[in-house]
Amino acid sequence: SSAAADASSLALAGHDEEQIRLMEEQCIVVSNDDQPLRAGSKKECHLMSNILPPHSLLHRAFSVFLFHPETGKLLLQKRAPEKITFPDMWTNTCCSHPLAVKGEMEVGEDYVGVRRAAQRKLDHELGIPAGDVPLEHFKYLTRIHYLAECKGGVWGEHEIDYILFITASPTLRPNENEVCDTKWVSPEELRVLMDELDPEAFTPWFKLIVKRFLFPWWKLLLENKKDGEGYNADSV
Ligand code: DMA
Ligand code: MN
Repeated sequence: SSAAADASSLALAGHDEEQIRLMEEQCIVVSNDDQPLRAGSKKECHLMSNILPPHSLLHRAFSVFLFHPETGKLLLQKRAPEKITFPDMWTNTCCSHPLAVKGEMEVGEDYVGVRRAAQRKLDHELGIPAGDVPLEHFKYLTRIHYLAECKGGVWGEHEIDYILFITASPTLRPNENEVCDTKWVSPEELRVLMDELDPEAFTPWFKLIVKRFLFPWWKLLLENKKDGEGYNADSV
């Protein structure tokens, strides 16, 4: 209806122009068992009014955790204030969505489509050249289904999120429209940071992944340093 259309345009009013433009990206709407159903705009997929029943719209996403091969530290980013969803929050290295295009929907070969999307967004958000993060270096760990609402209740996430690890010592040139700070942390430094800062300072999916999975996997990574080669995400 036009009333509904007005309500969803209103949701974008006052936000950053570039971030509004990115709301037109076409995400992959999936079933509960991760089967692609159709394309859906990033805007459509992230409005709580579509995420909640009866629509219960679910889409595909990924979360990259990038570790330094020499120190084993994890690269965190702080989301820019311009972000429409979850602004100003600390989170894992890079998150986004594989798009509804052939190359990024491809599943065969260990989710190559998702890995292509991850490579694309590491460049877009952090200025990491594709050559620093070759597709075959991404390690798929698992995928999680979760729902989270942003402060204010208009926007949120409802995703099947593919968790990817990679080890790389990348060139960093953060895109200020996406990322306002970065930080390398050891497991201990991350624990201290999470104790010190307000829980609201971290994204909900990052807290969930930290709580359920991160430390044991990270421990495996840190236990497997090869002389001359450093740490390798393949050891997880
Ligand atoms: C969406 O991330 C994906 C997850 C796992 C929350 P995002 O909001 O950073 O996506 P984008 O960078 O495309 O805005
Ligand atoms: Mn999403």
